[in-house]
Amino acid sequence: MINDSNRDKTLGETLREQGISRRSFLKFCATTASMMALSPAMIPKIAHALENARRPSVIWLSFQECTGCTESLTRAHTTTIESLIFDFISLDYHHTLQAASGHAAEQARETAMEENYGKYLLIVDGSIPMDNPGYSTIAGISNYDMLMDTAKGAAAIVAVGTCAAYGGIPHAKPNPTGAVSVGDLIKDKPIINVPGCPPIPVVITGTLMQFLTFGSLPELDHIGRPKAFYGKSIHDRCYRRPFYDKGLFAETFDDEGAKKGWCLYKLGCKGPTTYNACATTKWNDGTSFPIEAGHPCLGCSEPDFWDGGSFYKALSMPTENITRTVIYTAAGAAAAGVALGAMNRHKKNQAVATHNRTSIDDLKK
Ligand code: FSX
Repeated sequence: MINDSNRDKTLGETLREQGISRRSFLKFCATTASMMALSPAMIPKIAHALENARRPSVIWLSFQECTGCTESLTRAHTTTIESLIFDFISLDYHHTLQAASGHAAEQARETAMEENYGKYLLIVDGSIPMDNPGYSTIAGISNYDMLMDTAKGAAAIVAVGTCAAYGGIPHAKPNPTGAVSVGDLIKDKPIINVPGCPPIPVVITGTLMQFLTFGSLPELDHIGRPKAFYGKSIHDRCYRRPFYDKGLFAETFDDEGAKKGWCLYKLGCKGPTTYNACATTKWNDGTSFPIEAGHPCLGCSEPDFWDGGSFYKALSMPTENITRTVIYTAAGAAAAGVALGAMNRHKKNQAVATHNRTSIDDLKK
């Protein structure tokens, strides 16, 4: 990831060296514009800005977490434009990915801070233990001290994963380490929360692209998440939504409704109260997402999702009272599918296709 030969090159030069065609690059810009809810007129501007941008310094700190966030980001087994974006940034410090260790690693962090003071982007995953700073230390430095020290010279901070954004699983009751989020501690810097346990890789890169492209922060919702990705609920973008609207629910995991792909609301799905892009971007290069695999959404991008009661108990609100921020239409779903389909590299397997055909037949009845 850390590639010094790319340090002074623009993204355009790096992409050409990697053999990425102009067509593929523009396709990526178009998909990104679509996800960020920008008009197609912005595509040439995004392409131009990205092609000419130089590598910003990024310092990535990992605290109390399971490394799922980094795993999510690096799971791609083929070279993708997203991974090139990461080749393009100067990832000067990352506990898990850096080759350096010991004093050399800490020196890299200090040098990056010194050389780019006021300009570097700080990415944090994991929560910070406050009950006893010794619960989690790196190079003998407590998570708290390292965060406060590194945040001082950052232009902005991206809290990646629910742990960094809201405390996440370490913060769950009884919260034995006194875990808190980045936003609980830092009050004088812009913070972008990119929750999810783990977050969707393209949402992480999409948020970074906003910063790289326009040098600005994306528009955020009331709990600090980019609206472009977290602006609508899973429920409002779910392909099973038409079953909900018709009152067709799976009652158990092996009944006829489950086999026919009906709505998982009664099995505890938290889609109506969860805001994230899983239903449109999906996972594993657009292959699927939990609800498509037959499991209710756990709500992992929401604060305190672990303490919200059983994952398998239906939400308490009556189904008819769930706010509908989007009227689901086949046309809307198709448009989202076309835009995001550009990122999908795997074809869905035949079983899913057959399953979906059966479901559509039910809706026609
Ligand atoms: Fe937390 Fe991330 Fe969940 Fe794990 O770094 S959001 S436990 S996927 O790894 O922080």
